[in-house]
Amino acid sequence: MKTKLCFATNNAHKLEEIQAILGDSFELLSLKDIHCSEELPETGDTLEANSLQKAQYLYDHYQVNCFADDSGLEVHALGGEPGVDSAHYAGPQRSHADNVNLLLKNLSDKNDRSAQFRTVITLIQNGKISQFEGIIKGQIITDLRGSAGFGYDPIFVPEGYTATFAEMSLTEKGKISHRARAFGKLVAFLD
Ligand code: ITT
Repeated sequence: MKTKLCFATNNAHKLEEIQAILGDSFELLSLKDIHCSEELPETGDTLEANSLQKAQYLYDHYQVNCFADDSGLEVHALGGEPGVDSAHYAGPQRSHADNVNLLLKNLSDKNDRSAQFRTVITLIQNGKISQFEGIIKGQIITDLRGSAGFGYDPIFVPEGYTATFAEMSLTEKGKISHRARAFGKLVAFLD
């Protein structure tokens, strides 16, 4: 029998991608599949707390084994900001362009432009909690380059590369990204 696991996302693309990696022994359920239409709580101060909060909510309210992810960009010279606030760094409008502009402004007088994208996944299986982390280190450049991807991709150049994430194909970014690394660990654990 297939092991059922709910992924705390409404993003069909993310779901499909993970289902393909996990293969036939797992059946991934979306929030829609378990009839969860409310916004999941995300009020923690860290990526760890937020992904745990989302997974715990599903486990408690829907009695399903599940996992949830949370990601952010951590900039060294800004003490790890925007971090958990990455999506709404410049305000509640959650505009990627506003966020990028504010980050460039806040970094304009700094020499150290090192940063990392980080993803934390929390898995809850029969009450047992496990967390998986994925990191990609890099540099924040001064001007935007490229049009692929989303968020801070046009200003992030991963270590060992000259292209920004927004200048890479989805496949290329998907091989090295924070998200891919965290999901790789989750999949290895489930296998
Ligand atoms: P969901 O929670 O609905 O999945 P989200 O936008 O909050 O959407 P994440 O938790 O994955 O998605 O990421 C939070 C923010 O961190 C995101 O809005 C971006 O600003 C930034 N971010 C995360 N991963 C990124 C990536 O691969 N490239 C660029 N920015 C990223």
